[in-house]
Amino acid sequence: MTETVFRTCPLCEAMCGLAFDVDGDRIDAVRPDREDVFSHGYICPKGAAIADVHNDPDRLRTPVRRTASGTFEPISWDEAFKLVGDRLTAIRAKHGADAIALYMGNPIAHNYGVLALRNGLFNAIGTRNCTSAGSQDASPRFAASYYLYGASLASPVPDIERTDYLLCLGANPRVSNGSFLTAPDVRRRLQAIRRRGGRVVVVDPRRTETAREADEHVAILPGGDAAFLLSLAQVIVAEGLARREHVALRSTGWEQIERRLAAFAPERVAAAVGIDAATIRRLAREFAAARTAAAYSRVGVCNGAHGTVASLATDVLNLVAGRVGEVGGAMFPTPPFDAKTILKLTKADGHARWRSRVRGLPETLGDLPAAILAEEMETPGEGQVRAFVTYAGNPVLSTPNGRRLAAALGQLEFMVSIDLYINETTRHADVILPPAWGLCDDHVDLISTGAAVRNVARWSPPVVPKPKGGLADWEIVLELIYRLGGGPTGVRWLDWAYRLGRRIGFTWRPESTVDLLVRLGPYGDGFLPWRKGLNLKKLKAAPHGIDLGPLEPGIAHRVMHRDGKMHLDVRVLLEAVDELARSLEGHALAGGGHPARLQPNNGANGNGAAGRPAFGPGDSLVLIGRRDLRSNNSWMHNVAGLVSGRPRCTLLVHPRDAQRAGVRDGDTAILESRIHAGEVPVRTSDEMREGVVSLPHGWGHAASAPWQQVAAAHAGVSINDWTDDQEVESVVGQSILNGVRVRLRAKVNAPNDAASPTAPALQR
Ligand SMILES: Nc1nc2c(c(=O)[nH]1)N[C@H]1C(S)=C(S)[C@@H](COP(=O)(O)OP(=O)(O)OC[C@H]3O[C@@H](n4cnc5c(=O)[nH]c(N)nc54)[C@H](O)[C@@H]3O)O[C@H]1N2
Ligand SMILES: Nc1nc2c(c(=O)[nH]1)N[C@H]1C(S)=C(S)[C@@H](COP(=O)(O)OP(=O)(O)OC[C@H]3O[C@@H](n4cnc5c(=O)[nH]c(N)nc54)[C@H](O)[C@@H]3O)O[C@H]1N2
Ligand code: SF4
Ligand SMILES: [Mo]
Repeated sequence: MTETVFRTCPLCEAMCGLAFDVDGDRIDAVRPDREDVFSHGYICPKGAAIADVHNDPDRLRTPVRRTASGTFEPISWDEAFKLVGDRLTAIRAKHGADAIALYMGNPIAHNYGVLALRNGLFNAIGTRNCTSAGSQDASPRFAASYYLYGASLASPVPDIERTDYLLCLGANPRVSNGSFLTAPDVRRRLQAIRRRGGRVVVVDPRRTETAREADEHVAILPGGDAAFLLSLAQVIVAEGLARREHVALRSTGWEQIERRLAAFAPERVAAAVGIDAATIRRLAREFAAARTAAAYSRVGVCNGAHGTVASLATDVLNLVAGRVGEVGGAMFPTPPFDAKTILKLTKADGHARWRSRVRGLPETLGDLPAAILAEEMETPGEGQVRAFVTYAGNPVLSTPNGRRLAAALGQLEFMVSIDLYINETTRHADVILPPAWGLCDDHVDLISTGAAVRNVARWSPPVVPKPKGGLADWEIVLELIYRLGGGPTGVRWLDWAYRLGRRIGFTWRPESTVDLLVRLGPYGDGFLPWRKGLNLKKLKAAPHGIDLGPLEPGIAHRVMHRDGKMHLDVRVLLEAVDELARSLEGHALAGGGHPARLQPNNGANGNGAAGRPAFGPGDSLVLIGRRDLRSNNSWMHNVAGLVSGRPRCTLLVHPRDAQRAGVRDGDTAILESRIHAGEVPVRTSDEMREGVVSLPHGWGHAASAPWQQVAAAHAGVSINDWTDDQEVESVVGQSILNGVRVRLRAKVNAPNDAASPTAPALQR
């Protein structure tokens, strides 16, 4: 018998409502949930294809072990847990906890059960070598928020529902469906800004899908955003447009910022950011004059040079123009479950409390930058990484210098992956533990709810029953935690109690964490039976979600500093601003290029690139990334309906750059960076700023041919073969994935052209 189950889509941050027609464990159809209080019937092609992942015959159903010949054989859960538990504890006993590294991938951001166990897992292993997708997209934002607001997860959200002016930098929400901006059908919401007479300005080196529908596109140079944003703030101050009362109301330490702004006058930054001074002045005046306005910056800015200063500068611009915590400005949601409270209680939040062994890069929110993984595995000495746990991640494709990491994985003593698929990363694992995956479990989006443009609450039931013998993600993690001697919370006395409880048959369940958060949260019943507030039971009774209204003005409800204000007098941030100011001076002398790369790297990092000429301004292009509506980072490419049509893994090149390189539209050309030279299919387009080329990430599936047939047939190339693990942002050590110096040249059809991915010069 068919029944309909309503559920929030877990695939990205937009939190769209899906309606599943289900018969037993069979999903007959996936439709938009028209009654969802937030998405009102919008879904994207990925959401519509979610059942194809469920039905994918290539998705793993049982644990597997790698054999001597590199193939995989099924094993039982008991065997698998024993093997993993024994090997990890043995390695830890012999070499110390730091010998085990961890990578937590993007999907855990939408998996509340695993998020609730994150601290428990970190503590159970005891390692400081935890890394995650966060250092690929958010660490600069986290660190800025940690210092400014006292909580890494307190990130302002542009109130696009009510704003008259949106300044959008380094984000392409029409394709990504929004990041730190949870707004299903964001395209309609952006169109509405213009329909009500407002203005949308998109700052991006590429004329993106979002830019095409905006009032104005400003083609900035990669890495230029921090200086550009500070320049806007400088104009507002210099022209007497600053809202000083607002600054005093919302912040402390403004003088420290103000006296640094002079270095960022439009004329001083214009060449470095690639935007003329007159345009900078005009945009500053517009931003200050609009009735309401919000500046918003995301991944393109965060994973480029100066990401932390750019995140700070976004908030500084909002502040000086009187936009922080104001309706139509940069606002803070009031989520019904606030993950940052758990972080605070478990002391998990922070920055630079420890550093990586080899390069000394700092931790952010408990994670070290993913760019350290290969060197920590390769470099001998105490604390060398010998075992690796990957959780819902594909770092070989998603972290810089993926080839170096793949080679390092081959040298490990032990690797275990918790994943749905055998892919470019998990194929190196000794054991893969596949969850019965999300649709078999209930769902709450803990993180995205805190970035939503309206306050909403939503709990979703499992869509299909868990197959016999299957385990949910959180059940796998919990079992590993217990085998490693820890407990679910990472708080010693609580874990001790849970371990005791387990002996008498008590099981920790993630639901209890959510119930606690909701009931003690801003809308909660506070565990008082006579109070009308929310609890999990009430959420369960509202299958289309509960709308809790528009975002509230003010910031104290989300800021964790005692005075409820934004703190600007922060040494690390101010020093980074000073460093940027100095690099601008250097830039003026160098006269060209962009601020991201004033010191070309000479390739002396023992990275297999020795002998390759240094890349300097003038002789090269700058590589940035992009996303595609039908892709989800490095996965979902095994769904035929999502990869059909024209190949999308192409290098977008401005026609004049292509001409200079002697390359035509449709050619396969050679792209070269400090660390890699390889073939790319070229598409010419004037949507690129001249001098900048764009390649999407998440492709390069050739190595997965035995295990993911569809993906391998649409393999593409991995941008992270070219990105450089030695190039990181200065405050948090985030990988610089946007703004990599590259050269492009025509492929000569000679047998030893350094074209093939296995060109001898590139092998280690
Ligand atoms: N050059 C460049 N590189 C980038 C980026 C860029 O812009 N440019 N973007 C970066 C960003 S923003 C991110 S977030 C990262 C993403 O990169 P990763 O963190 O590596 O995440 P994904 O590529 O999404 O891979 C997700 C993996 O989780 C598995 N999976 C999916 N759902 C589940 C589940 O429910 N349970 C389990 N156990 N496994 C699951 C999938 O099979 C897949 O292997 O990539 C980064 N890499
Ligand atoms: N369809 C789809 N949706 C996704 C994903 C996906 O893979 N596919 N991934 C999800 C994930 S993990 C994330 S984190 C979000 C990210 O979502 P967004 O933050 O919207 O990121 P992108 O779509 O990568 O857009 C980044 C933009 O930055 C531009 N850019 C590059 N360098 C610079 C620069 O230096 N300055 C400026 N101003 N712009 C620059 C790029 O051209 C690009 O248009 O998307 C999520 N949603
Ligand atoms: S936009 Fe995101 S949340 Fe909405 S259906 Fe698509 S993948 Fe799912
Ligand atoms: Mo991301």
